[in-house]
Amino acid sequence: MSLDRCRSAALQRIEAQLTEASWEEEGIRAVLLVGVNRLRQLNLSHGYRRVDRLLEALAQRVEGFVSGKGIAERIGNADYLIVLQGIRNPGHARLALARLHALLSAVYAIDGETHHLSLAIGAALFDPAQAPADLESCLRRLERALLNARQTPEGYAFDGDRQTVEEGIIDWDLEHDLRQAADRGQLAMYYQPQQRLDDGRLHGVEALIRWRNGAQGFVRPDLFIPIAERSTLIEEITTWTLNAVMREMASRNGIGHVSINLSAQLLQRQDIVDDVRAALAIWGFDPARLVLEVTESAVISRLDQAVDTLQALRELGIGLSIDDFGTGYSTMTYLRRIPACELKIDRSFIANMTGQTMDAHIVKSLILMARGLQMRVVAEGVEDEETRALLRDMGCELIQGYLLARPMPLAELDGWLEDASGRQ
Ligand code: G
Ligand code: G
Ligand code: MN
Repeated sequence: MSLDRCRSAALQRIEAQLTEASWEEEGIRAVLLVGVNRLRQLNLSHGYRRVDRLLEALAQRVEGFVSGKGIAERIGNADYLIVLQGIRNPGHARLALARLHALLSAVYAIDGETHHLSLAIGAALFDPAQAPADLESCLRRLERALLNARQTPEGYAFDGDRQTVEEGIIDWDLEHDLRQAADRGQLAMYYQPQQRLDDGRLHGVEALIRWRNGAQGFVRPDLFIPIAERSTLIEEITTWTLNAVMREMASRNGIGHVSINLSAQLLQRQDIVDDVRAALAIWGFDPARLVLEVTESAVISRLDQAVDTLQALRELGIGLSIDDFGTGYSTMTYLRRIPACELKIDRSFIANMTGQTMDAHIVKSLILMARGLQMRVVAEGVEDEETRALLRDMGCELIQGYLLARPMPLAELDGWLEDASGRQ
């Protein structure tokens, strides 16, 4: 039977369960949508045969879980719709969801090798005492909940759990466009130079993504990255970014260090390590030149999950940098656990350094602290000569900011570098 006929039969069975009158005394119904994250990536790393065996094992666990409690239907390659009966109250449903997520995420042994599946579960509750559930709207609620689930640390969410549900609808079109941006050639990397203060030479560049959208013009990353972070889109954008930057920078050895911003959400899983390793190999990029930036607040808020991934990244021979430093309330104790080699002092402190002495004191202490931790320190957002001079006096090693140059496309960077070497 073709996939769509299978699916429509499965959906009919779900609909029958939802509208079943005999359930009325049995409490509310919970409908769950289970999805495996990064299936493509799994296929890539393990091959179809092994992934099929993994999905079979997943199917067995799903069946085991619902047995006697409801029904489960496979509606996509690795997507399941589940209806649970006899749910007493929302707390009971949440408990069931947590148990299901733990069960399906537990380690799988296939041919003596162990595997993990990363999955998200979206859920919605229906009270038969209210209006009967309609399948279309139910599926929409589940899809939304699943999108939200992907950005929670638990990996599951109920429809209506959070504000982002509303935002999710508003942002829908932007997300849809963003999915096609890379294929349409609308994404580009811009580069902003970093200068060494001791000898004035170029230290490297920070790569910053730009999206040129036909209808909207430039869309800023602080708008679209958070939207991408709500789904697996951030993984696709990251893969695109890593490869675009390394392709453009591999032959430009003279540029030195190249920093790429990494969404801290990716640190929850080790997949990012494979992505970085793969890109380094494809482009023959020297790992010693690569620096990945993660923001302080994002790392601290999920330190336990992040530390292992950061350590694995470090083992690739690349550098790690803590971005927007000073805004995240981290203590020395936390910092010591992060295997970073660089701190970037947030530009909000740099902006007022020359006017407000308090900010100058803060910057000074951050520089000393970085030195104590044996980390390189970068001041970002340096816009004038006076600030540069002050930072040099304070022993800051590196600066970045409009004083040197704005972020610029590759073609412009080549010209800028030529001019800069002329000035040396
Ligand atoms: O110039 P600017 O508007 O590029 O950057 C705004 C914000 O977007 C910054 O906080 C920066 O760290 C983030 N950002 C820029 N490029 C990228 C990218 O390629 N990936 C991620 N995750 N964030 C980025
Ligand atoms: O969060 P992150 O540090 O990655 O952000 C980099 C952001 O800082 C980008 O949006 C970049 O365009 C911006 N930026 C770089 N230099 C300056 C500067 O001198 N002044 C200001 N206001 N912004 C800057
Ligand atoms: Mn940055």
